[in-house]
Amino acid sequence: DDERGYGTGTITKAEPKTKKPNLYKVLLLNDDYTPQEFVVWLLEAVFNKDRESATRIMLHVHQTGVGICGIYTFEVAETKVAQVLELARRNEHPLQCTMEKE
Ligand code: NFA
Repeated sequence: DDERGYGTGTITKAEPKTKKPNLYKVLLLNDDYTPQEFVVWLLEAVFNKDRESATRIMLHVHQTGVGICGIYTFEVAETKVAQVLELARRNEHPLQCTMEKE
């Protein structure tokens, strides 16, 4: 324990500081043009999914319009969104990706 405020003899307990970071969902949006196989490849490359998980997420987005690729701290989520948009742009696919605070 730390002792502070020598004048009063106040003793304050040293609490462990475990601030939880804000978390962000990275969302993938469906479109009519991006090939399914490209989306599966991207989920493996950017979000470290195995082929089974990547396929499940891709089909969920395809069937419902939107799906969660992963949940990350702000800077990691921002980086993954940028990677998706850059890979889509480079391959001339209209795939869209965004992040949303949990
Ligand atoms: N809907 C796209 C197709 O049928 C596949 C797709 C899935 C696109 C998930 C974007 C996201 N080719």
